[in-house]
This record gives sequence, structure tokens and C-alpha cells, in this order.
Amino acid sequence: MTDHPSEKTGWGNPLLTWHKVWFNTQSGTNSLPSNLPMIALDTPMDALLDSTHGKPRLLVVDDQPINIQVMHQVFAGDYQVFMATSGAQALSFCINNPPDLVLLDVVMPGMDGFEVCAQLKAHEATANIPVIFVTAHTDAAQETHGLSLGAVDFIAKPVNPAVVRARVKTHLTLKFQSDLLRKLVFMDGLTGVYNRRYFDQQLSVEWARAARSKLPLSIIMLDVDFFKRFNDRYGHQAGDDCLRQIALTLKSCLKRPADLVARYGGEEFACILPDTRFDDAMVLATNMERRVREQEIAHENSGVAPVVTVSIGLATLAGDCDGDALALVGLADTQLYNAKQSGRGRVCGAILQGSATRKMPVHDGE
Ligand code: GH3
Ligand code: MG
Ligand code: MG
Repeated sequence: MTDHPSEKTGWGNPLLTWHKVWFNTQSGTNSLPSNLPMIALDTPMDALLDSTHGKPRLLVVDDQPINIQVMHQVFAGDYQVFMATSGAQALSFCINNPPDLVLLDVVMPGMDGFEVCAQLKAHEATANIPVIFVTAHTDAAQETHGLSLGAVDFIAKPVNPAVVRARVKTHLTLKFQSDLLRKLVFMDGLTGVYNRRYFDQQLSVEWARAARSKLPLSIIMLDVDFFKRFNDRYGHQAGDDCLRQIALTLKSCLKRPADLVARYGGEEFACILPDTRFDDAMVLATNMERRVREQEIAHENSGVAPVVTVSIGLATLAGDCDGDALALVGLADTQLYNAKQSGRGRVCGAILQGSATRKMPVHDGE
């Protein structure tokens, strides 16, 4: 936003120094734990897991700078306050830099607040940002219309600072609670990577995308070798630590934002690699096998190596295919089985192509 009112009017930088975690500055029963991450609603899972504390971000949208100034005075102490003076500016800000909540004027020249709200709710990346209308026109029909568009609240101008602060706090609390739940629903509690539920959901999304775009899609299935023996020899606690370490290593092998690693179950992990050709996925899988080996976690009863190793099955969808996502997972599973059968600590892969499945050479991890 080039014409940021706070910069023009000399109100100072809205990105004020963060004195305390916001929730701890609030009294009352709605307070959330201070370790609650501040999360943008369209944040991918990796970013959710890495979120750190920050001041909640409010976007105030109003064509009258005096109204923005009032809101700035009400909120600047506890929030990062951003400003937009038109609907178009507000939309562009929300898409590029999603705030935690929007305070939205209804009557504005050009795109009015109702239209802005409708557009925010229509886009996946912005649909979950709570919108509070702030307006001088508070008849029941307008309020009903605003709420039907997905706004969470309606506040009358001129605003009462205590009331608007309390309402914003309530809606932010709800927003952060649902962010946290969303995070927990898709997270594996032991390793901190995605869980099976998220993997299944994303796989069908990526399968549909690959089918539409005719781009390749690769899946990796990975299983720790002789992990039962590892637990028996070193104990379950060490087993859990080992799984955590493997999860971290696998995550660090992925470079593209769309790639993901999930705990598929027990000591199995799975990766989705959108738009990744077989050869590139094979390089990645081979790298994963090597990197886990290089962790040098002692496993003296393995029989494969004196350290923990993994077996990997890779399957790539290339071009049109009559099957479904399960066929791709099934093929990766078969390849994992082949890797186990042919000695463990290695990668096997195949391409799913129409009704023909082409097997690729085994890549021994040694
Ligand atoms: P293979 O090389 O054929 O995969 O042999 P394996 O011993 O790894 O396979 P098996 O399926 O016989 O045993 C898997 C073991 O993984 C048994 C189970 O106790 C262990 N395991 C599964 N989930 C966890 C977990 O969350 N923590 C720990 N510590 N162990 C787990
Ligand atoms: Mg195993
Ligand atoms: Mg297993």
C-alpha cells in the first residue's frame, strides 16, 4: 500500500515494539495461553508449525482518514494496525498479507464494504479472516445483509472505544482458537509433521490438480527398517526420539513449498511431491535414504547397517491415468515392499502410466 495513512499523517510506525504477548495484556476469562501462535488463516501447515508470537494484525478500512485515526488510537497500543482507504486496497492487502481481523466501513466510494466482505469470503486464502462492519447506518436490514455475507459482527459509529476493543478481542480469541484447532487436527503429535488425515486430504487435492493440469505427481512411502528390533534394543523412548529425528531430516530434504511430508502411521512416513517427474523424485528419495543413514543413529541389531536406515517406495503419475489416487499410493506401497524384499536401506520406484506400470531400477542406498 503506497498511500498508507499512518505514514502520511505522521502517526508513527504502526509496527510498534511488542512489549508483551497480547493475550497476557488482557484481563478476564477469555485469555488464551501465552504460547498460542499467531497464525494467518491461509498459512500452509509448515508455517503453522513454525509460527512465532506476534502482535495481532488489524486492518482498518475506511474512506475517511479521521475514522481510521480514531481506530488507530483505540488499537495502536496492543495491535499492529494497518489501514486501507478503499475496498480495492483492502482486498489487495488481505491477499498479500492477511491480517487477523478486518474492521470494515460499509459506505465507501467505488467498491463498498459489502462487496469487499463478499470477495474476502469468496477466496480460500481470505475466507476465514473475521470481518467486523463499522458503520453509521445500523438498521436491521443492513446488519442482516452484512452478517449474511459472512461478517462476524456489526459496530455502530461513532464507536465506543471500550466496546469495540472488547468485541475485537472476542473475535480474535475465537479466530486464534480455531487456528489452533485447525493446526492440531492436521498435525502428528509425536513428530510435528502432518498427520495421515492431512496427507489423505492433500493427496486427493493434488491428484485432481495433476489430472487437470496433466502435470506429474510423485508419492514417496518410507518405512524404518527393523524398527521393532530398535525399540526392543534401545527402548520406546529412544524409538520416539528416532522417529522425531527422521521426521526433521525428511522435512529438511524437501525444498519446494508444495512438497509435504506426513507421518503415515507407526514408523512409516509419506511424501506428496506435486509437479515432480519420476527422475527428480528419485533423486529426492535417494537423498532422503542417504540423509537418514547419515544421521548415524546407532542400530546394532539392524542387519542392514550399524545405523538406522529406511526403505523407500516411489510412484509417479505421468500423463493420463484411468486410476485414482489410491492406485498411486498402492504402487508406492508395492515399491516399498520391493525395497524391503531386496535388502532394505534402498529406494524402488515405478511410474503409473495409463493402464501400464513401468518399473524403474532399484536404487541401493549403500
Ligand atoms: P521392517 O524392516 O520389515 O519394517 O521391520 P520393522 O520391525 O520396522 O516392522 P514391524 O512392522 O514388524 O514393526 C514396526 C515397529 O514400529 C513396531 C512398533 O512398536 C514400532 N512403532 C510404531 N510406532 C511407533 C512409535 O510411535 N514409537 C515407537 N517407539 N515405536 C513405534
Ligand atoms: Mg519398519
Ligand atoms: Mg511398518
